[in-house]
Amino acid sequence: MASKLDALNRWVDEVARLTQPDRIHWCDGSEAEYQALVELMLDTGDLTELNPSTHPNCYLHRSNPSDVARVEHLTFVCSRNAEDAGPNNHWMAPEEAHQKIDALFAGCMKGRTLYVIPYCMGPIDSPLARCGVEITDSPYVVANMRIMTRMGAPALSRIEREGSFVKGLHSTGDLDPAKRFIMHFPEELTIKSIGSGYGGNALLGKKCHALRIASWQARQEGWLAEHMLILGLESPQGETFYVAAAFPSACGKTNLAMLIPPAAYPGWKVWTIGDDICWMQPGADGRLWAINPEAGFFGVAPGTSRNTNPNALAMLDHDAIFTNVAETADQQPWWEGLPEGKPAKDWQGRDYDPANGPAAHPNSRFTVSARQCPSWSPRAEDPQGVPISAIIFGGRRESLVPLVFESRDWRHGVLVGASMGSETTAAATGAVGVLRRDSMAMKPFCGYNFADYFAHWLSLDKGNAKLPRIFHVNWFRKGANGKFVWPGFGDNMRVLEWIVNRCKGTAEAVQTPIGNLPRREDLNLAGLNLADADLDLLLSVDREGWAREYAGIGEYLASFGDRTPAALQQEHARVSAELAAAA
Ligand code: GTP
Ligand code: SPV
Ligand code: MN
Repeated sequence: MASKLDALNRWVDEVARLTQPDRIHWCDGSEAEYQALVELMLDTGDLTELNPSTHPNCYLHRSNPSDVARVEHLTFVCSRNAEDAGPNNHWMAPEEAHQKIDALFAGCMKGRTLYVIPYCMGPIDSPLARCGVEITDSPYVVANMRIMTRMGAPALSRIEREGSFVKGLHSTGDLDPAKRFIMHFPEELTIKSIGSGYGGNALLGKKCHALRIASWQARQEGWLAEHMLILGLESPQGETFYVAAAFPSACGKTNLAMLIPPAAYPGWKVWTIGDDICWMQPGADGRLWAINPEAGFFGVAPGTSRNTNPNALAMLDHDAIFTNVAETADQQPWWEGLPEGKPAKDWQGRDYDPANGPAAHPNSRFTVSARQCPSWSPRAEDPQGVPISAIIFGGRRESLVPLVFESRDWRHGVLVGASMGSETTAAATGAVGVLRRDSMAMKPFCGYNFADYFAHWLSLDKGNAKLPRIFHVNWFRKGANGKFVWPGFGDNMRVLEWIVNRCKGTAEAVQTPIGNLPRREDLNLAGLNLADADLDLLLSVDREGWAREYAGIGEYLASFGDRTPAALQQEHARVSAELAAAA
């Protein structure tokens, strides 16, 4: 009898013929399987064991030093028409891309094991969840996928029931950067990635499937796949508001998702639903309902400490994989920003010498199951998801952009998201600290033309009053001394509270051309030690600076040609005119 797994079996056979592995292993996702993979990697040196008395079941992976981050210049969207990929993506014709990458896959698994990883993005019984299968020759990828997704037998059963799944083929190849490609074929629901073992390039369920392919599907089907954290903010009265926030890579999503409110907030609690990816769908009630498609965190290590993110630190002392962090003399993981301990070996395994740069790679990461997070919300497993009250956009902006502002309506909010700018970080290879446009924090992840994406966002506004309110934040404003002005981390709660109260209609704001800002008396600043001048800087609008910013935004919108939605252009013209009148 024909089975719905026939297509999967045929694909695995086809890939095996191309890549010629010695063995094929179908992953069941069991603990025993995970332990066996760990043993294997300890033997091959892919992993080293960290101190079992302080960090039981924790392992360190040192990657090839040329393979430490996403590679945007080698990432392609291979749609049939180049215009569908848009100027925001690198494009290659599908036939050419298949040919080019298949040539690299030919025979690449000789002497290796081919692992078949069935996985589900989202709670296994959720109508919003989607399945995929990743084929890889990397045991490190298998171990990470087991933490990051619902992987193994239950996912395979769902695939057998539904028949459809996203195909992802991955090989570390020979790690030669000249033979590295991350290719997406949205019309074929297919991903092919070779030459890198790094998270976003190799854990195909994450950015490749849950953002690039899913964003394409979401547009066709009327939902959103976004680079957003999801948190629940519970008041002392027991009321919980759900918020989704899009910040570019290494700009604070994990930290905000796990925030612990400061002393000025007795009885308040932040619940974590997700720290990186959010799938949202309009519900029958007109609200947007969101799930986190992931099951774990692949978080930035540097900067994570008891002071900044105690929830993260609490989950990192057992059952975790660390990639490219440093090690103390007694084999504990270490990175810049940890007040305790000191590095003995750097991320490349050399004796630590400050002359070689930071001990941990700036994009070193931890992989850990979400269940280990003390603030993990029970609603994270809810198949229906959670209703979103506010969407927050934010970037890393050392100047100009105030601490927080609120857009006046959905259309203005879409412009605010589309206009986002942020300084680049170590999460992708290339220069760090360069200001670039990163619409909705999706520049590296939107699987189709940004102009069509903006139109899709605008199309969600069907005169329905229940869409989330849209805000913009900036935790990264610097003062004349070059230091961050806002304390950030737990104190971001003060901004979250204002945002939620704006949604409830209980907080005041002043209107400005760029949006509504709190006055200082609208924020709870109790216990905060901030100079008046700094507060003024954070809560003021430099109209001339913003007029220049809007001129740049106009050029950016024009770069998508006549595909840019007219409504967005009109919104841009409206704000620009208000800025000119006010200047
Ligand atoms: P990706 O996993 O790459 O998508 O990153 P992310 O958006 O989850 O960023 P994350 O929370 O890991 O933060 C990245 C870096 O910014 C870390 O070094 C943090 O310590 C630092 N950071 C996060 N929040 C704040 C903040 O409020 N203020 C300051 N100054 N730094 C922050
Ligand atoms: C990011 O770069 O936004 C990350 C890490 O979250 S990765 O999964 O590698 O993309
Ligand atoms: Mn991310």
